Amino acid sequence: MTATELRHDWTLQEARELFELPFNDLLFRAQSVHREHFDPNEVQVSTLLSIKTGACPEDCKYCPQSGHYNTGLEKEKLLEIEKVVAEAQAAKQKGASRFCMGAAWRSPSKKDMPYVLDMVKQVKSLGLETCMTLGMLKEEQAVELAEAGLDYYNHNLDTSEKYYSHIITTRTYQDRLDTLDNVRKAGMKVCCGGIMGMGEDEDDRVGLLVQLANLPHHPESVPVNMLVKVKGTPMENVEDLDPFEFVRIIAVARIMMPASHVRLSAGRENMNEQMQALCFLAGANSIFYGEKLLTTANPEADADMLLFKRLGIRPEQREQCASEEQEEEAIAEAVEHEATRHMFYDATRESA
Ligand code: SAM
Ligand code: DTB
Ligand code: SF4
Repeated sequence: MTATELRHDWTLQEARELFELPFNDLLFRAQSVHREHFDPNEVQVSTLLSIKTGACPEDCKYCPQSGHYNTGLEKEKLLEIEKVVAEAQAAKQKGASRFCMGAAWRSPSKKDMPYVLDMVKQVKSLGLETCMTLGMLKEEQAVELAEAGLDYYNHNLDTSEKYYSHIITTRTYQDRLDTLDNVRKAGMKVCCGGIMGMGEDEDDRVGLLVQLANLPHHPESVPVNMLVKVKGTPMENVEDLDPFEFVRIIAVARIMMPASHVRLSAGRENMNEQMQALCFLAGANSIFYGEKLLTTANPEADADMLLFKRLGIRPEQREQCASEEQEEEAIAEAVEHEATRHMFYDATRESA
């Protein structure tokens, strides 16, 4: 089978036409493209850790960590390296192949860089892929991170250029594009996507996907977040997105960036298993795995492994990661744990 070629010249009209396809036609097309590039039954598994929480100077209207809003979040200083390494070890044990470290910074300071570089080295030495999201990076900072062995840098465009100023005023779309350029030039893989359900319209969703697909290289990883509405942020009462619209976004992202991992990212707590299964069918092939995202809840790891088992999905293997045997063990343990938890839960309910 010849794989669909990667294009960087998508027009808004072409992307709109994909969105407007009948749902079944869109999903069939997305799944067909998906199968040209990936094993359809494998999903990459990343675990997130907030290494510096809250009091961020930026004013992103969706974010519980912005210092501009009162979300009751307890702020924390940069975590000690030992703590980060212990969390990474635990994530690996549970079957994650990539460890993503996030900081509530506008950009990393000179003083913090040495700690961050050491974190990269130590987490990488555990045999995990490394990813960081620390805000804007200058060219030299990107080079330093790449030299320390950082595999991926996450930096989201979040929405269309047109809608961006409704969401963030403390930095520009161009600032974000400049950081992405610095990351690419330093030789790291790019993780870049956005958030859906922030009151944007379909043209903004199309606009974001066109922007991503027309970058000189497609981001290797495209996180599609569904807004987690946090009390105290300006977005706490924004209207819910139609779940089918969200599945369509995944499908269009898959078609426009056929060789990228599309991550079903934040917001899974508010999706049922059927919706998640539809997202996998539409071409999502990565998730955040573990009970916590950065500051908000994510499904229980055991429940995710059980869902994988029910759908016949395997966590994607990475070269430097756990052996197949270790991963199978982690899944078996998780499934066993989940099954037992349900048994106890049911017993208690019956006797109550
Ligand atoms: N401060 C850095 C930055 O913004 O680049 C890194 C951390 S920031 C929390 C990483 C990403 O998390 C944001 O770009 C945004 O896409 C996502 N995010 C933050 N709050 C969210 C929410 N409430 N719902 C969904 N995604 C969210
Ligand atoms: C991304 O696109 N989503 C992740 C990760 N990159 C860093 C973050 C989601 C954060 C959700 C809100 C929270 O937990 O604070
Ligand atoms: Fe700060 Fe990142 Fe949150 Fe924006 S998304 S407020 S930059 S932590």
